[in-house]
Amino acid sequence: MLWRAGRFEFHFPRPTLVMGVLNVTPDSFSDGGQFVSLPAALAHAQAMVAAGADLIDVGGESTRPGAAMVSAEEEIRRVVPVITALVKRCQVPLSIDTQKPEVARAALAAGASLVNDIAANREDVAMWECVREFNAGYVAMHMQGTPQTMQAQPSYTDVVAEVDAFFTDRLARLRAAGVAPEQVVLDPGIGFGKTVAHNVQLLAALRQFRSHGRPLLLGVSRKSFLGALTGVARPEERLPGALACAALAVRDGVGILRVHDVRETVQVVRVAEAITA
Ligand code: 8Y4
Repeated sequence: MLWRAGRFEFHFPRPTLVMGVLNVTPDSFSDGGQFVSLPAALAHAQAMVAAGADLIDVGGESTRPGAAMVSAEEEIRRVVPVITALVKRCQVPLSIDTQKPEVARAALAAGASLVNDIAANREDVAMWECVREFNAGYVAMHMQGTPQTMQAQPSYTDVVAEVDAFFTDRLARLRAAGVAPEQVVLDPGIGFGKTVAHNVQLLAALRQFRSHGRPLLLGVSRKSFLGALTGVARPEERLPGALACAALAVRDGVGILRVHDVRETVQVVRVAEAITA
């Protein structure tokens, strides 16, 4: 199975890819005020690559439940300088985490290789045209609702069947929009319009999603369902639960793990791969 993301090509099966999260929001890498410190963001990205990250996901908008929206202009101001600097300094593909086609376009023009679209639930042809024009990779993530509303009342008849149908539908729509399946990665969107029980059902059903013939991406790092399952309130203390998910995801054939804690995840992944038949 081939995945193309701009000038990069990955052939699966292959060792699990680890995608490091780089949040370039003022609350993550503040310059002391309301702006992002470029040197601090670059240092963190380079530390993640040194720790074994295979990709870096750059995001300029907080997608936590209920987070405030930022304008496309502000998002571009945050992410483009980071991408421009990172393309020169590191070899790994850069992902732009955005819901906005204008931001995706600016990031791809600056050298990003794929778009991580948490709003793949919306029928945004402008986003898909941009992915097609740049021959970029594309992460199609499932979400019920929007980040502002998604945790209000998540509701499914059968969450696994609905996410599976979403993947089928998105692959068809993307193809119709000129985006080849070879560009696409599928993601069940853990925590995006899901209760703890929904998240657990999806994690237990990961193997089933391989039937689409596309790599799967999974993001569980620090998420609140881990807190609910363990009683750990602080997100930064939820790493052990995330590592349990990482080991199981490797066994289930997940291709890409989106994580904050790259060094620890890479260790778990290497061990889980050695054991996985
Ligand atoms: C503490 C820290 C609590 C972080 C919650 C969070 C995914 C994603 C996110 C994912 C893909 C997050 C941008 C949510 N999660 N993209 N993005 N898949 N493709 N929350 O699972 O980290 S942000």
